[in-house]
Amino acid sequence: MDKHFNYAPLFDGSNKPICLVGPPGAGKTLTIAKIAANRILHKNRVGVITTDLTRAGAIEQLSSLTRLLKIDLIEVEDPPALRDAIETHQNGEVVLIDNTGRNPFSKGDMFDLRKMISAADMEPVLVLPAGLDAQEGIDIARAFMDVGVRKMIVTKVDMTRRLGSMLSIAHETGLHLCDMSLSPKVTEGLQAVNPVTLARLLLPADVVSAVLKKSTGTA
Ligand SMILES: Nc1nc2c(ncn2[C@@H]2O[C@H](COP(=O)(O)OP(=O)(O)OP(=O)(O)O)[C@@H](O)[C@H]2O)c(=O)[nH]1
Ligand SMILES: [Mg+2]
Repeated sequence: MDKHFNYAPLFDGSNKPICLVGPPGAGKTLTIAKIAANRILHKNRVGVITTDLTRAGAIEQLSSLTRLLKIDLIEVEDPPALRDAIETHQNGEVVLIDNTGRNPFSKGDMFDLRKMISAADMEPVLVLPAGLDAQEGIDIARAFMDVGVRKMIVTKVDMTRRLGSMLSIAHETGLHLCDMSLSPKVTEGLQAVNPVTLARLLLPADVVSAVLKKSTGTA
């Protein structure tokens, strides 16, 4: 697990805005809500910005969550507005940016996304559901890497029995795994991905405990 996959924490101390990108329905908005809720629990101040103004119901979905968490939500429609919105959060807040779902194989979609990401210094993070076809997933991931993505959050792990594609995508692309989502509930936050959590996810529980027993010598 350690040797074949790359890992990185979502928050690496740089305090760059985190911008979630990915195909439609991947779980970006729910993931934003989970990260926001977790940061608030850790007493961080959080600001959420969304570029998703066109899809019916998108603002309502996010604003109902940000209202509940008592967080500011700023809606922006173009890169200059995004830059301005980020500049309003210069006091150490955690800034989370939700995006419209993009078709990775549409030149127009990816051109627009690149412009958004270039609006300011931010960390674009790919959100992909587990259980995609492996080759499709690799192509999708590569398309998002072309616009600057280096990290990945895997969602819908709870509703997937075959995790091979998630591993193929991580292995073939070298994307750094950050977190995974194992629940549709905002209150059940993300789980950090590291060699141990990944091994626990893949191996049957009795094998994990046998390995741990052997390595620690405890019963
Ligand atoms: N079971 C389960 N459902 C999830 C998970 N992540 C997201 N979902 C569900 O997947 C659906 C889509 O999630 P969204 O967060 O709206 O996805 P999105 O990427 O923002 O979608 P668009 O804005 O349309 O591109 C919702 O019904 C979520 O509740 C997860 O980890 N587990
Ligand atoms: Mg969304």
